[in-house]
Amino acid sequence: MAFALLAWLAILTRLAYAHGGLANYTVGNTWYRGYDPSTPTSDQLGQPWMIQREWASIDPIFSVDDKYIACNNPGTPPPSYIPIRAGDNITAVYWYWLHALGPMTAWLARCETDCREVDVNKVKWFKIWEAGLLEGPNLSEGLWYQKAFQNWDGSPDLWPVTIPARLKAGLYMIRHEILSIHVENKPQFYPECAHLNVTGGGDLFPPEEFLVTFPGVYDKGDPSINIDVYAGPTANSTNYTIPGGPIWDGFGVLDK
Ligand SMILES: *[C@@H]1O[C@H](CO)[C@@H](O)[C@H](O)[C@H]1NC(C)=O
Ligand SMILES: *[C@@H]1O[C@H](CO)[C@@H](O)[C@H](O)[C@H]1NC(C)=O
Ligand SMILES: *[C@@H]1O[C@H](CO)[C@@H](O)[C@H](O)[C@H]1NC(C)=O
Ligand SMILES: *[C@@H]1O[C@H](CO)[C@@H](O)[C@H](O)[C@H]1NC(C)=O
Ligand SMILES: *[C@@H]1O[C@H](CO)[C@@H](O)[C@H](O)[C@H]1NC(C)=O
Ligand SMILES: *[C@@H]1O[C@H](CO)[C@@H](O)[C@H](O)[C@H]1NC(C)=O
Ligand SMILES: [Cu+2]
Repeated sequence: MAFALLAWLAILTRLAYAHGGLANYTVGNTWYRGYDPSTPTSDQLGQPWMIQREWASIDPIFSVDDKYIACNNPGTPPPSYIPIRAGDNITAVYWYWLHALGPMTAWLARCETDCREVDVNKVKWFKIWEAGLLEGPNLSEGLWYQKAFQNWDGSPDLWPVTIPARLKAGLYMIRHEILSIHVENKPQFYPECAHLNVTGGGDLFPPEEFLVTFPGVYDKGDPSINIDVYAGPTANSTNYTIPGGPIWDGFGVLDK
């Protein structure tokens, strides 16, 4: 009994420090293996199947000014692209996502020619998806999408995001971000990026007011980022604004 309890505590303690990251994707029934920081770089980087930008560890980014907030550390580009039709879903696959508090967002950036040539800190990103607090009673005890997405039984957590149906075709980066705010005034950003080849009949691109940079879009003084969910001014409320500005969803449905 005591032994079982200790073993369980040891597992919980280990997991509590385990952080996490996004290493696989699916589109329809096709599986795309991404980067795995626990496998040697030489077995992955530059391999023809690689579609995700390299990330070195499961640790978070702590500063909104860190250049690695764009595509994690170091963000070295892959040679390949995930093919996807505008309007289809790309599903991010996580194992053991453990945190529960804070918003989740997904972003795209258009690479004019080749995503391998793009500076991830200069390219313009736009938000296509977000989810925050789903229900109360308040920021620390309420149910966030991050918690609903979290899966403790060992099977993967699936995070589907729809590519805007009328987005114009071309090469894009997709950036998934989990912002965890369970530690007071010490936000944790978990970004990962992959390369997409978007096809389809779309003809739209978001206007300037939707386009942002990483770093740049976030302010370290933003009350949604530098936040104490246990005792801050809005802690005992359901008032939370997801940072990073509005979503661009392509305004409408592709005419088929
Ligand atoms: C990605 O998927 C592979 C199976 O193809 C799995 O073995 C691996 O654990 C996944 N990577 C991560 C970091 O979850
Ligand atoms: C695509 O993802 C959305 C959630 O973002 C979901 O509601 C929808 O059912 C998904 N579509 C398919 C075909 O899986
Ligand atoms: C993107 O997809 C189009 C259509 O299938 C294809 O012609 C093109 O070669 C692809 N580009 C890259 C860089 O994979
Ligand atoms: C919600 O919180 C923001 C700061 O995050 C604050 O400016 C705003 O007044 C709050 N609204 C309400 C209704 O409490
Ligand atoms: C949030 O709600 C829970 C449950 O009602 C309560 O115990 C806790 O004190 C609340 N948090 C804050 C900061 O008021
Ligand atoms: C939190 O807010 C609820 C609803 O307004 C209130 O009933 C409760 O007493 C508050 N809890 C704390 C710890 O302030
Ligand atoms: Cu963590």
